[in-house]
Amino acid sequence: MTSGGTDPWAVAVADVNHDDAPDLLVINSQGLPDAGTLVIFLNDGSGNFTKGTVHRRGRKNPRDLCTGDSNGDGNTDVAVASTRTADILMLFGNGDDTWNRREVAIPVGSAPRTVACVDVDGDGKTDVVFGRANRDDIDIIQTAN
Ligand SMILES: [Ca+2]
Ligand SMILES: [Ca+2]
Repeated sequence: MTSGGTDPWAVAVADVNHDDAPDLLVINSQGLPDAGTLVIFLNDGSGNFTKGTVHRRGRKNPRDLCTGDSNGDGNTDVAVASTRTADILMLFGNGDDTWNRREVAIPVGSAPRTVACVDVDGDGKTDVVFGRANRDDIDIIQTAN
């Protein structure tokens, strides 16, 4: 199968549509017109994947992604770190491979390179741990209570 773009940089697995079959989320880094895409592949339950939603960010060099439930509605959300931005993109899923049109870009000061989604404070909402390029620290975006 193709990655839905060129230069796939990172892959995540989550059941985005609640059918108990793990779906694939791929970020593609390079290659017009697909640079900077996040592509969702839906699993039919037998390991056959169908290209679903494609999110485009332009040439933003996405480098990492993670999945969790950041707003606590039970649906998969995605965080994407792109080194040509100074923010982390959050996409909020509706549970059926449609996604809230309002993407949220959370400013983090400088180029984010890596993200991990984890509920650090046990409130049932996934937080985002991230690191930035050319820095020696990591930081946490905690979801609002
Ligand atoms: Ca699924
Ligand atoms: Ca959610």
